[in-house]
Amino acid sequence: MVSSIESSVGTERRVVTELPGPKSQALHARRRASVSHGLTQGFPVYIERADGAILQDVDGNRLLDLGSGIAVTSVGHAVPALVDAVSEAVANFTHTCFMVTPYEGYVRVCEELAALTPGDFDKTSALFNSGSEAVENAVKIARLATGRSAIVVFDHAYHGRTNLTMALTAKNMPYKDRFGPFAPEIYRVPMSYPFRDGLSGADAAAQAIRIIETQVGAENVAALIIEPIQGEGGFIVPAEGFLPALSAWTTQKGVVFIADEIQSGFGRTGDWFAVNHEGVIPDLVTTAKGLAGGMPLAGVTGRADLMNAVHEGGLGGTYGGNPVATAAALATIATLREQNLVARARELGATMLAALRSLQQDVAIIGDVRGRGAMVAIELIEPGTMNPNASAAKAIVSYCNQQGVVALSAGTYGNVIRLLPPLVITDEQLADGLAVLSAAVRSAS
Ligand code: PLZ
Repeated sequence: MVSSIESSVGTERRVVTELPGPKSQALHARRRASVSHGLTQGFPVYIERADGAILQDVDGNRLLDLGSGIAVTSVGHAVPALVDAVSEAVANFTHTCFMVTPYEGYVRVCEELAALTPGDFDKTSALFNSGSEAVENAVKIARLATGRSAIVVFDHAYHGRTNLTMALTAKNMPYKDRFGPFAPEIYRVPMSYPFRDGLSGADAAAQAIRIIETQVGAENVAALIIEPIQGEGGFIVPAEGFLPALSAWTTQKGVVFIADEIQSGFGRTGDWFAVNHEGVIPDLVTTAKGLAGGMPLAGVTGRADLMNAVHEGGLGGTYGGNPVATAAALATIATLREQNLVARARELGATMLAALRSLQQDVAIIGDVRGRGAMVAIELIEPGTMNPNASAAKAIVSYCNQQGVVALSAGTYGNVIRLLPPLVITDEQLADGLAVLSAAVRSAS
């Protein structure tokens, strides 16, 4: 098996050229000629292989990964269990189309999704290729099952880049600008954002509900879609009580509560799903990213009466729940369990929050430190104000990159630095990454 070949990537960050190095620069020139300029450029070091929390580029630099490819490789890069499972699946068969001739891996992933997602009622799932596709399908299911059309979403929300999910996503630039017209019947209400609105969870929920009831009408609402911790929007953790109050309202009004756990799910926040921290039980949950360790797979899971209301043939797609991707998901879930990585996410979170809160005491540009488990962020402000400081965020990401640390920004105002390390990151690697990040923040202050 591939995983028995000894990895040469090592466990330490090591910068041996300028970044990006000469080979990366040459590749980047080819990219500029052949790849659409419409894709975000990020940090143009070209990766050749990876192991655990270390990415090795084509120039031999070893980078510490604090982003997990946007919350995907939670179990780490090139984890042997996953490599073996995927290799075996590829050798067996790569595709049949589950709708044509099915296979067990798809069924097993749906069994796992039913067992792991909150709520002990009958659940079924459908599998797709991307997070956006899962969110679109959750909307289709909710509309069909309720016979209603309005969808409620929140400020700062991110749900994807397809036409329907662009409409659900809040931020114009870069996601929506000039890509309209957008799908109708989408209504946006304020998110609980404790750092900026100062409201209790109950008050923020009452405000959102008042707007829905007066401007949309509860009886017109098919679904309310919310990220329990907003990802791209800036790791906004709603005030305690916000999610339970919204969930209670949806139950009372026959509205489908859809938790978009695409970024926050699968152990990332120190529980299997972020809604678990407040005991919220969604009607439908969307998953992707950390579900399959990097293979494209997404799911909609939830109440069987809603999921099964759809007529036969109403859901599907050529590749959804591909046999290689489902094998990766089963290996990912087994690895999360065997290595106790959900608990590890809580430990990583405690370390990151403590380090960043202590840093906040020393610098004037960190307005807020927040997050749950291994989903932690700092929100940067202009000293002495609440004004977002996007230029500091840019400078910090670029400083980290120069030192060989992959760090991501986020936020409606582009002023948030988010940490999403692989859950297998070692204490030494995390300490190294936090030291670089602290130096970056001090230098931007
Ligand atoms: N819902 C909560 O975080 C994807 C987007 C990166 P896809 N977030 C990363 C980018 O710039 O495109 C995401 C998410 C939440 C839905 C999605 C969409 O998932 O797999 O990217 O389609």
